[in-house]
Formats: sequence, C-alpha cells, structure tokens
Amino acid sequence: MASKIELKSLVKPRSLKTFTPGETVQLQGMVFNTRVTKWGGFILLRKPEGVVQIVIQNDKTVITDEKGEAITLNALSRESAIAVDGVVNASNIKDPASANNQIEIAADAIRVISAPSTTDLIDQNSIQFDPDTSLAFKLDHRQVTLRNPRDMAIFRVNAVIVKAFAEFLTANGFTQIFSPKIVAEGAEGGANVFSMDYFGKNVYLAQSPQFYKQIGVGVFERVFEIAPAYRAERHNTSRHLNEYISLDVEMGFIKGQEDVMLLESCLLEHIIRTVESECAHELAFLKAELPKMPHTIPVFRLSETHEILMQHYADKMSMDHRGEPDLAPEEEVLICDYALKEFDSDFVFITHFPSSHRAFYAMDDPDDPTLTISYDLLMRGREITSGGQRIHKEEQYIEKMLKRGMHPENFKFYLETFRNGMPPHGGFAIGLERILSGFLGIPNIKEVSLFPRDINRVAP
Ligand code: AMO
Repeated sequence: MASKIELKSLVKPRSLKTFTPGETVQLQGMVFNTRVTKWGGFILLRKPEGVVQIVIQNDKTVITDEKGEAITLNALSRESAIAVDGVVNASNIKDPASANNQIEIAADAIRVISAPSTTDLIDQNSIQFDPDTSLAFKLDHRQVTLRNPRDMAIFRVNAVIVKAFAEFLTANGFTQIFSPKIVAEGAEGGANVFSMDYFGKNVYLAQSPQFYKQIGVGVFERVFEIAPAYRAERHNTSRHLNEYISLDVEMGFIKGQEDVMLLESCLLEHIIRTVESECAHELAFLKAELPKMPHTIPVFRLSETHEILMQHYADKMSMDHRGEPDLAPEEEVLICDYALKEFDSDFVFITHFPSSHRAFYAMDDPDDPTLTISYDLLMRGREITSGGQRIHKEEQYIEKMLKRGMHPENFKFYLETFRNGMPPHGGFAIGLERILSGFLGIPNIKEVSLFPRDINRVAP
C-alpha cells in the first residue's frame, strides 16, 4: 500500500507559478507542440495551468521512447505523455498560453511514458487560431479539441465561477443540496420538457430543481444547488442548450424580493472579484473584460422598460413592444445598452412580469394581482437569471393551479410541503453557460459548454 507521504505528492502537483530559476525539477505532461532547430529545439508541454517551454539541446538532452531507446526530437509525437528532468531557467515568454512566462526548463532527460497510436493527430493550432475551423468540427472532436489552451482557459474560468458561487453561499449559511433529475412533473410549465419511459410510466427530466429547492427551505432555510437542467428547446440558437448547468439558490424568511435581488447582487460581485483575482492570466489570454458591477444594479419594471425603450431607442426597434408580457430579444440588448450608458452597469434587473407569463409558483403582487413579484436579471444584452418571491401558502397554490387548469393532485408532495408550514421565501437561478459566455465575451454558449447538447448533438 502507498504510504501517506507518497500520496501527498500525488494529491497536489506543484504549480508552475512556483517554479524559480536555478531549481532542478521533474514534471510530467503532454506534448502540445514541438519545434526543431539546428541545435535542438523546444517542446511546449501542456499542464493544467497552461503550457511551459522545455528547451532541448542535442548535445545534452537525452530523449527516450516507450521502450527506453534514444530518439530525436523530430521523432517525438505531439500528444505523447512524457516525463521531464531539467533545470528551471529565467525567460521572457511571449506566448499568452504560457502558465508562467518568467521561466523555461532546460531538459536533461525526456522519457516518453505513452505515445498516441496515430500520426494523424488533430491540429490544435488551427483549432485555436484559425477562425475558419468550424464550431461543428470543434464540437464533433470535442474530446480532443478541449486540449488546446484557449478551451482550457475557458473551462478554468468556469470552474472558478462555480467555486466562488459555492464559497459565497456556504459562507452565508446556505446548505448545498442535490435533487433528483428524474421527476414526475415539469416545474416550469410549458412544452419544453423531455419525457421518457420509466419502467412503463411516463416521467420527465427536471427543467429545474425549483420544487426541491423550495422544499429545501423548509428544512435548511437557505439552500443552493449546482446541477444540470433539461429543456427540450427545438430551436438551435446561440443562447439555448438542451442541457445546461443551473446555479440555483433559495432563501427563507425574506421580507420581499428585494432581499433576493440584494443577495444575487452581492453573490455576483463576489464571483466577479474572485475571477478577477484568480483568472487574470486566462482573462488576458481570452482578451476578456469582466462586466461592470455598480454599487446598486438599476431596477426597472417590465412596463417601465418598454416605455424607456420607446422613448430612447424607437428608431432601433423593429416594433413597439409596449403591452407585451415579456422582453423581446432586441429589448434585452437595448435596455442593457441604456443601463451601461446611464448607470455604468453591465447588469439590469427587470421586475413585475405578468402572472400569465410566469410559472405558477411566483407570488402575485398584492397591489396588482395580474403581475408577479418576480424578476429577470440581464447582463450584457442577455437574460442570465430568473427569480423572485414564491407563494408559501397551500391555499394560494391550489387557487392559482385551479385557475390555470392545473391538477393539484399531480403536485401532492409539493403541496404537502406548504400544508406543513413554510416561511416566506424566494430565490433565483443563474444559467452557468450564460454568465460564462457573458464574462468572456463569447457569444455562442455552445462554446462554453463542455459537451453541449443541442437539437442535433448528443455526442461526444
Ligand atoms: P428560468 O427558466 O428562467 O427560471 O431559467 C433560469 C436561468 O437558466 C438559464 N437557462 C438556460 N440556459 C441555457 N439554455 C437554456 N435552454 C436555458 N433555459 C434557462 C438562463 C435563465 O435565466 N426555476 C426558475 C428560476 C427561479 O425562479 O429560481 C427557472 O428555472 O440563464
């Protein structure tokens, strides 16, 4: 059995950022690229944090293949898994994919641990830099195309967003939950629900953890969940996926939806600051600028938004949207433009959507029951969140369900929650791919989904 001391070195490989000139080092990684010169050449070694330059000198560096026989740099295939022994030297690397541009490694020995089984490898350089390489090609070969520094940088930022989300909520008394994705009823209504056979019964893939996070409030007061959500979107757009990651939050004992909006503002601020401090390298590489978060995010009612846009952008709109129950995509773009110009904010809250266009669990506004106490949060021209206050009384649920022609008997377990007592509560869900694409300025969310599922794609 391995001793704990050995395990320690396995658990945490040393970060390349800690390498200093003069040190003797041993490291392992995959060959991203090689360049042969008269005197030797270079290997770009791929590590989780980026690439590192290895310098080969023909008269000094010994390279051996899987069998232990000496080979030339020319014979070293890209995507070989190798072990390197060498000395760290100071350098000044220009490659933005570099994990630490202050150093390179002068290799004494390179040992091939495992070489690929083909010489017909996917050309990562063209994937990264050639705008003509189609997204379809990249996605068809995603299992390999993810290995280039650009995609790796995208998904490192992704991981930091998720970490910051969980960190902030945990620090603020929220308990992380994991709810089922095979469910008896769609929570959000509408036709975009996937149904499937479950031992002869018709069941669904969860459109959101809505019911379960509300149930979670009855237990823990404050809960969050990070999990896939499923939507049978028939349209192939740059902002819809059939499976996306939903960052869900639900909080009990709220005074109103303002509490929920304040929580989300502070949460986003924390996420932005964390990405800023931990992903400076990735942001520079991707030429991304994080969104501007003002002290207070501007808030407009939906009806007010239609009016503002008619007043300021009538010439830019295809039609007059006043009286409509939702924001048109062109309005999402224009109200964000307005928020940026007037409030220096890349975010804007839109509130008071009509009850007829929100899910049944949304609390109706006592001042005007045709409206709900609910909101959307837009960032850089796109909706990233829906949220609001929920109904917390069983009678109100039943009344609203019956009005909508829904059958309360289909929601027995959900209603039992409220019959047994619930505090006033509310919450929201952020689409992970939507915030990541917005942070990085990558318009198509398929590019920021690890293995996107759309109407034509279920593999890889
Ligand atoms: P909603 O249906 O608005 O609300 O979804 C919340 C957020 O999830 C993201 N999202 C999507 N992302 C990619 N592809 C899709 N097909 C897709 N659909 C939704 C968006 C959206 O703002 N239960 C409520 C949330 C709540 O009130 O707590 C809900 O699911 O970023």
